[in-house]
Amino acid sequence: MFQKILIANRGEIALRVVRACREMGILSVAVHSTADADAMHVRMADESVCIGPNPSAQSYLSIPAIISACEITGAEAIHPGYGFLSENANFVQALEDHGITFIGPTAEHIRIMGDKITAKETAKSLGIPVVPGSDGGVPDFGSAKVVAKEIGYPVIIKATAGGGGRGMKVARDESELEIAFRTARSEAKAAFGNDEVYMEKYLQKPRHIEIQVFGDGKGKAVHLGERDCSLQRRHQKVLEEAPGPVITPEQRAKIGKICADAVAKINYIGAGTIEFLFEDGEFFFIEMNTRLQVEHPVTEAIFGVDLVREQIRVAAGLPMEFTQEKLKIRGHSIEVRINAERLPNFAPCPGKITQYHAPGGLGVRIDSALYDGYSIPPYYDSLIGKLIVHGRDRPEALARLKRALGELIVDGIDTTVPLFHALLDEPDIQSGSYSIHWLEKWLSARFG
Ligand code: MV4
Repeated sequence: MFQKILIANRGEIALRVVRACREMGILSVAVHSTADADAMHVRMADESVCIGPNPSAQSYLSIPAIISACEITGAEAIHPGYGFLSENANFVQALEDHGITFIGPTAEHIRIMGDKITAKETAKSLGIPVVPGSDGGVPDFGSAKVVAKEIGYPVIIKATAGGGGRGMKVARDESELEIAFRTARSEAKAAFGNDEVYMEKYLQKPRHIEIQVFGDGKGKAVHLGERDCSLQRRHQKVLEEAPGPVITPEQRAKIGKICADAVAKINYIGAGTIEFLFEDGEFFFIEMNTRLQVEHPVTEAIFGVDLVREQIRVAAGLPMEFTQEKLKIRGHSIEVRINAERLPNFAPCPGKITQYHAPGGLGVRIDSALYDGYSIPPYYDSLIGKLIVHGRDRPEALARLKRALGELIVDGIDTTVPLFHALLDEPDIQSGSYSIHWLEKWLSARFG
């Protein structure tokens, strides 16, 4: 096992990894920008290294600075958290060249899944159901017309290098196709420097269901059920839950096995998420994320596992602690993302926390790097904490969430907490009847 791990991240996820390391008797090294000298992840780690100035490009995204920090401190492995360098194949390659272990998948797996067409082809070849669409890229408008006729309208045009919803365009019929196609192309070129696009049947009211998978890198893999992450605003998740309110045990077992078998077959190592659109009882693959996700705690809650501990174990060459037979779901878990944002526009709202009080009690978990008197810097993501609840069933989890939100105090800045109080009063949220469009519709009805 490693003696020392460097955490190439900040905020709550850096703290999450520090905690796993400490429980495993592993020393942790925090890295930080100038702005983060007083951050909680720096205080809680065993050692820390300042790796550069405030902009992420010169600190948390600086591969040379992070490798230097590893060499100075003697850390043998790097946990990347999520975001930043977590899905950067060149970073993983560079670590390999320096003899540092990356706690995550191989550069090759990251590369395959980073290109959306290759990801989809790979998924399809591994027996994962995909959305009907073009075979690979669509080179010109003429081909787009032919493909659209084949798959039937409405269609969606997506950037190969995309993800996170950027550069997507919908055409409801042939009259809308030309503009949609050309706009998708030029937006893809502008955003990613790559104008390749592909086409799919547009699903009108799906849910976003993602399957958590985990591999040992040696041909064994398991699934840990699904998370429903349909409540999103501008492709940012707001609330996630597990299990999915509308997924049956049979549907879970079937898609879960398909996903576990697929990642086993490619010798995938560590945590991964296979994202699906779910409509009329059917799953359609859209993307795979080759990292630990923000919302992993809801899966940890219902399965009673520590995903970060498992990531570290398999990276060190140890076997997985879980087997599919032993992974049983207990109860229901919901996570809400507490962002330093001002409603109704969700404008970032950095600043000084004048008072902070975290809720507690049965079934409540807070993952946050906040403390009394902390100043949230304006340079990074606005996520400042996650409140995760676990109950024996969904109604109990909802009641617990309401109760815990009532105990939470974050003063001095605006946060998304009032949004969650309002959402929990909505019958559709209480019953779990929401699609990927529910939140945007609700927000525009409420705030215009
Ligand atoms: C789609 C879709 C409908 N049909 N693909 C958005 C981000 C990217 N991950 C995939 N996305 C979508 N792909 C087909 N064929 C609708 C979306 C979509 C969406 C997906 C998940 C969560 C929220 C969303 C909001 C708008 C559109």
